[in-house]
Amino acid sequence: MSETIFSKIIRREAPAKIVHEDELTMAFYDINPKAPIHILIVPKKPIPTLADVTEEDLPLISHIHKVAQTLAKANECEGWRLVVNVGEKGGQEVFHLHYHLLGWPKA
Ligand code: DGP
Repeated sequence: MSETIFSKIIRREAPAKIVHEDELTMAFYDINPKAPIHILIVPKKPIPTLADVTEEDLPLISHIHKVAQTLAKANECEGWRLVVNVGEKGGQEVFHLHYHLLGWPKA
């Protein structure tokens, strides 16, 4: 897999507004937000797309969902979506797996 901007952000070699980091993931604000809260949750493991996830990655995928739930709660989202674009035809631009957390806070 070729190097992406997200690998540079994970190594803190490129700037980002980081909102969460643990041993498996990093989360930061999307540069081009599509909702009042738009956070990208990215595994540190450089998996290109959701289609490349294997059986051994399932605990990581589960962990990402838990991080999404925690961040949605921390941002007081009344409603939220978790979106993954897969492949060029699926709208994926950055080929390092990432989940879009799109949130709408309480008014
Ligand atoms: P996707 O189309 O699913 O691959 O989404 C890629 C997202 O990544 C898109 O919403 C814009 C965001 N993005 C691209 N480059 C950067 C960057 O350098 N910093 C941040 N924070 N977000 C980026």
